Amino acid sequence: MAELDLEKLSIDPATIQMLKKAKADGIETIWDRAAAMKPCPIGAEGACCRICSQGPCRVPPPKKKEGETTAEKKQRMGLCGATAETIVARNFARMVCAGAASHNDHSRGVAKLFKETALGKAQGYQLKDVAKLKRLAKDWGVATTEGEGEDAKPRTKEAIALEMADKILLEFGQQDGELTYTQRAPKKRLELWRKYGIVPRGCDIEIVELMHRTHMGVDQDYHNIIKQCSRTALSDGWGGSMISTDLQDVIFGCPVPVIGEINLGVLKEDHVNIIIHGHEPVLPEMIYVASQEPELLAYAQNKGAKGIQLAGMCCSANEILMRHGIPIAGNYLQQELAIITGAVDAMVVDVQCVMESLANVCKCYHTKLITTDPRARMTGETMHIPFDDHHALDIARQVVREAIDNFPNRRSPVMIPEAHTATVVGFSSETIQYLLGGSIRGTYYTLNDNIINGRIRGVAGVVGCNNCRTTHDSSHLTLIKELIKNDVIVLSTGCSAMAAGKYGLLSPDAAKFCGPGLAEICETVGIPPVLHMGSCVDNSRILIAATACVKAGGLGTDISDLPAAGAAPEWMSEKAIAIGQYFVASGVYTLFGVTFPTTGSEILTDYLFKGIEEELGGKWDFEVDPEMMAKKMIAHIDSKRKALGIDKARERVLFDMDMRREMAEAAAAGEEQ
Ligand code: NFS
Ligand code: SF4
Repeated sequence: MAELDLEKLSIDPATIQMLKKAKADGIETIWDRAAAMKPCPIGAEGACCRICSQGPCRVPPPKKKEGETTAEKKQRMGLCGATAETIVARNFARMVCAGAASHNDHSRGVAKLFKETALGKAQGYQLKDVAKLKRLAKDWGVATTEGEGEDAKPRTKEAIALEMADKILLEFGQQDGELTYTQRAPKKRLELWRKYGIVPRGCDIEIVELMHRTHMGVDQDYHNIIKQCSRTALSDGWGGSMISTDLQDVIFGCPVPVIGEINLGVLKEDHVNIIIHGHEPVLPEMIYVASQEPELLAYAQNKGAKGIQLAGMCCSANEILMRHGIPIAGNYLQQELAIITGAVDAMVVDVQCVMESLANVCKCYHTKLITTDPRARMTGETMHIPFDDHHALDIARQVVREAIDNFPNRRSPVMIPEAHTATVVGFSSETIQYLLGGSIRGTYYTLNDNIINGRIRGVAGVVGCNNCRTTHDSSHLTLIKELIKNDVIVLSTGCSAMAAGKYGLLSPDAAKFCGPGLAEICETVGIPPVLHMGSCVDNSRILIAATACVKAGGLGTDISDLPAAGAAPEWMSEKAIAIGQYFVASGVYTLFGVTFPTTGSEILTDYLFKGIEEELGGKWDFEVDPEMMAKKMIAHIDSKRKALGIDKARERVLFDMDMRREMAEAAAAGEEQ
């Protein structure tokens, strides 16, 4: 096997330390496999079709042929005559499908739990955030009182939730009409979606239709396929993902700022260490409750441990960090390494982003690998404890007990890296409104003001995965630092937010990395320049924040008018593609790093990078170099500032009330048009 230069694989010392231990212990990691297996270039650019058994048909672009005409390019085709455009668009579409399906299926589970909770049948769960429940009731057309006029009495939270749950569950199988949350979008945006016929009808139908349309011999027009990609992705962003974020907030509590810690150093040698890894916060919430119960703590002590240390991995981690301050052991690429510490007594997984190699790594240490979701079994799992929301707490107790029982089986030597960084997290769109909003209007008024006056140059969403084909965490860090240095405030989720946390960017101290304007805001309000907004389904919080900015006035009338941009510099999952597509369809300039899955067709890529902007106001872009990526995002932000007529404001013109009112009136007039 090729000799790896471990120091170059990550910028995180804890990761490198564990890679060295892996080597000493003779354990293979994803990086070893990456060195041994080169990615297929034809597949990487989306130019391999294997949707029927006459193929696979490969239609890679010809090697740099000067002066090739469009007609010649089009001649490259599969056996059935499928062009590179069709083949690449279909492959891209199927990524959107799988990504949206992951989010929407997660959401369905949460909606079902919401209903069971309302019925009092879900052991251990409550409707915690009643204020949010009542706010949501308005969106769903559910009354919060019963009776008329003076006789009106408040309805119980259970009654409200139950009626809401039935309406929400219907949206999954809905055949016609428009998903409820699309109505939250700025008016102009919704009109645009209607004009192009891409308002999603239901959470499931768009995915099914797109799968059908990408079957052999159906939709053979790349433009038409991408249109359905938008509709499908919107059913995720403004459908499934948004529903799960909202309902999780109601059941588990809407995140408010909380202090947490990130990196492998959160594991404790003298404690029972349980890692919860995956995406759905439903079981982790109960494991959190169980891990604090006196009986289980006593049981752990009985086995020689000082206590129980719960830590998260991937988006499950984000969910419990945001709500309870439970530490995060690491992001996606650190999952094997956590086990290699030798200190993890149970690795508890549910769905998504779980590496199959965990089973092998666990075998080499004492770690129990516990799968909990009947949809996601693993050959080589230690045990399967299927989750059932009627007995969630009992199941969680069983999981914790299994981990405790395993504590005495530790084999030496245990090695836990020291690195763990303090963070402030929990920035829901509600929190941002509270911290940066105006007391008068209770909107994003003050945030807008600071964007208009130029203290904040713009807003960037930096999100997404790690990818072993690029230096772990490096692009996230470089990109985010470059943005905040230029006064761009960063909203972050997923593995990107964890990367930001590891290097101190989720702390108010990070103001020292900011340009003067953003530093001033961070110091005055006491917030970090990078706001951790949660897991990947919580990217829907970014859509809501963007919409709130539009509605607060002064920054145009649509999301595409905002001085904003999005990026996933180290993406790897299909979910990332679905997210990117719904941001583009929502009017956002969205950049991805590492590789881009449509480069096998210049025509299609051109459309995604340029043409689509004329229709939807947002577009894709691809940039490997994070500094260049920052430059492109800032240039885009500046062009939007110019279009809004606030480019001069960066020179510190302070807007007085009259000027603001004028802008608000202009914006209102625009919205009426
Ligand atoms: Ni998002 Fe979260 Fe991480 Fe990527 Fe995977 S954990 S859902 S997909 S790898 S950011
Ligand atoms: Fe080849 Fe067409 Fe079959 Fe795809 S659908 S594998 S291009 S014959």
